[in-house]
Amino acid sequence: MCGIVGLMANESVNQLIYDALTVLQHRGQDAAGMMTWDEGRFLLRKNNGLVRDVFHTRHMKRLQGHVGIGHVRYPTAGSASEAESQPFYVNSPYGITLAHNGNLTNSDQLKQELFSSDLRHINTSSDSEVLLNVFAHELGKQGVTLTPEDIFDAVRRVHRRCSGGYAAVSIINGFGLVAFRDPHGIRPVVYGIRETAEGQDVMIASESVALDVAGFELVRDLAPGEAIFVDMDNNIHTQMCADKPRLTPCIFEHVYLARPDSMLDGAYVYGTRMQMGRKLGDRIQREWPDHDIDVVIPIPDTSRTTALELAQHIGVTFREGFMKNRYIGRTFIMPGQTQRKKSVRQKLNAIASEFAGKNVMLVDDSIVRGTTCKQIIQMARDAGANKVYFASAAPAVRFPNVYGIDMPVATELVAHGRTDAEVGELIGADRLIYQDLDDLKAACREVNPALDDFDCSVFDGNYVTGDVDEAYLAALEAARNDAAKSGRESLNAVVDLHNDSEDD
Ligand code: PIN
Repeated sequence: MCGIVGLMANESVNQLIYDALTVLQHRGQDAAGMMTWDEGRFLLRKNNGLVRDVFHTRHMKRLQGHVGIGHVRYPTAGSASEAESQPFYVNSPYGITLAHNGNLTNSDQLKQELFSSDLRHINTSSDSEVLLNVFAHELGKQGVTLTPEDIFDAVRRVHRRCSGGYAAVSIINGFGLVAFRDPHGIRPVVYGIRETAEGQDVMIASESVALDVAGFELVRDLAPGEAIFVDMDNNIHTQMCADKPRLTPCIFEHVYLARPDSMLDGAYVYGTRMQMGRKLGDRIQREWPDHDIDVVIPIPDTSRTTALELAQHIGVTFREGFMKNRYIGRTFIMPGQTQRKKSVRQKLNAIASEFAGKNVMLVDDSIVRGTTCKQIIQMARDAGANKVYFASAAPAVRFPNVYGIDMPVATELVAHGRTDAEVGELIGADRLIYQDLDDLKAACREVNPALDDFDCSVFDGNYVTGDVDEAYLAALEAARNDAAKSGRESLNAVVDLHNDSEDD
């Protein structure tokens, strides 16, 4: 999962993009980057690290221009190296830069095609470099000058070639800012405008919160398969570029990824999380009417909205029981020591008075590996809880994600191949209550009834792009298990563009 932003303004965009990236930081803390365009030159700064650590004053001074794009990364496909941080750049045709959130499911095949048919070389294992090169190749079929129609035609061909979940922002040297969303609308992207004395500014971002903080008014989400082009005079052009668009947004955005103050596809995430609490409450009342829960306690932070609503709905006290340390420091590895994973106890601490002698219901947004919740349940017991029940705002995660969420492969998911009761036993809960998938969908629809269907692949194994089969998942398992991930060496960046990355 990543965050993207694109801006065309009547003033320098560097600070605005920086601010937008900090607001999107929850979508990825692994790397950050910004590319601006100034009088025919692209300017780049990208590196591993948080936004506040990647950009220094000297970088910001260099990032001139009224148009730019930015990216925060959480590695999914590809490695976690600086060379694979975004935005990416190609010099032909025109000079194009692109940043992308999501994952292409046919990236290997496209890489082959790019090499053998399009005569383009991909020098990293990033599918974002693949997407950029497909876009560049398709743009290259147009003329020396580009009309909005030419750009939309190229996006149409990108959609025909690329499969998966993707939302991308791009600058075409001398022509303007482009963004597009995959034909299933799996990954989110919105745009908004701001009127200034000098004219209209346009911002495109993964989530509406980025627009809010910069004083932009949300216009709308890009529709699945739609593209937006903002020309150098800040005029907006939009067009549907997919043959068969169908909105099936990733439901996990509502469960966990997005900020609660964001509006995605017309639904406030805060609202959908509240509804998840109500639905969980309904389930408890339906299946466990004589429950003996004394107190509902959220596992901070995402689940708080759901837990509060759940507690109110079933008429049980809501209490904070865990404090989160917001200032987790670095782990220093001294000579002779090996890296030790930070335990949950360093991040969360129990407030013993809220547990002592009580039957507590802990609420979390989801159970993925089950390792964290197991430790948290133990912490509740250590703090004196009588019974520890556990509720998950999402159904059991049983399948891997192939559309851009960094999730373990199937065999590392605690619920893969296990019943709910087995999971409950494994994590040490006295009772485990999962959200029902239909209830999760209904929770989102209650906030926006127009939301017909979703990508729920991690819950039901149904991959909406239709190209993910057993063989694909087996290959993913082989390539993306943790060992492969940590052992992969990075390749060097092809294009440096004055990116003084070694200069920290
Ligand atoms: C909560 C994020 N949320 C917590 C992510 C833990 C699964 N985990 C998914 C629960 S927040 S486990 O954003 O930090 O507030 O499956 O490994 O136990």
